[in-house]
Amino acid sequence: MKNTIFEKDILKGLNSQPKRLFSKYFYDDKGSAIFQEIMQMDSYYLPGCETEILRNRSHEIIDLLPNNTYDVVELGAGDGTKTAIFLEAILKAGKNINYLPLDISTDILEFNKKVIGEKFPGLNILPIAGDYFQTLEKIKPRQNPKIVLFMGSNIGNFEGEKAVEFLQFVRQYLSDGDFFMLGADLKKHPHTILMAYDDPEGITKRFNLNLLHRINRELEGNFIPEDFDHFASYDPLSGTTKSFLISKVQQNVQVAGQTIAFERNEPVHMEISQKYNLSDLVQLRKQAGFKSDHHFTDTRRYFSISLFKY
Ligand code: AVJ
Repeated sequence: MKNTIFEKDILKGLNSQPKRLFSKYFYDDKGSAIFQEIMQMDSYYLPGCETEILRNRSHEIIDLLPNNTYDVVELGAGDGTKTAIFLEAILKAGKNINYLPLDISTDILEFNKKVIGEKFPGLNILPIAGDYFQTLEKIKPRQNPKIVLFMGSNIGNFEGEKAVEFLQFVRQYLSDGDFFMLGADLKKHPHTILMAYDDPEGITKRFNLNLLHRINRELEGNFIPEDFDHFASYDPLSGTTKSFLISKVQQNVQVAGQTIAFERNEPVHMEISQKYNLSDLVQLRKQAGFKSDHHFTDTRRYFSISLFKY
């Protein structure tokens, strides 16, 4: 009974044509540790760019906030290390804030509260664990104006219209004058993007293969991960990065009592990482029903932190 939704999603994906596995399942303990390794890779430029923007431009972002008091709500907060830069700037600006990190993992929230609490002793930190439905429902009745942060290019994992739908969904929990702060990876030279998702060390490959290990462990699977290659692509027209696992041989794999047949060279689509132009972000903002936008980029214009006002 333990893994019913996980099991259902995995079996549905593996029985689809083309086969599909979902990147939201990458982040078990091992996967989260591999993602930490990815964030340290030279070719994975995203965290460095976002940090640069937060360091150099937070004061400009904060200048756009008219109120004195805010709830700073962070979606998928993780360990909060990058957010600390923004929190430091907003506290320095003399604003009166509460920090509400939301995350699916109670463990990471505990860590977040410890680290942020040590850095900012007087700060009121209210972690809320659960999925976005549960956690946003809890912040809705709060009276303070809100800044909702969705950082790290996590928006990139939504396919096509799903990104707009997600912003529309979040918007329902906001009031007039609240802000949405979005970290988005920008379209750039295709080689630069591809290198971020196809590193020569094979860390990203391990990140993808880890899901097969997880399925073996949690769903009585018998994947042989060595029988799969990793393949990443970037389409400069759509701005979509896709990653796949490719079955190197024709094979049958058992998962949760079912037999899944793979052709030789059959792809399993694992992840999407969408890249945006500033004009794409303006369109996203409008479609999601926000009133205005401001964009803060790093010096190389690789990444944007965009502030949408509702
Ligand atoms: C955490 C979704 C932002 O898409 O860049 C990194 C995940 N996948 N390398 C991204 C990821 C492969 C990452 N996000």
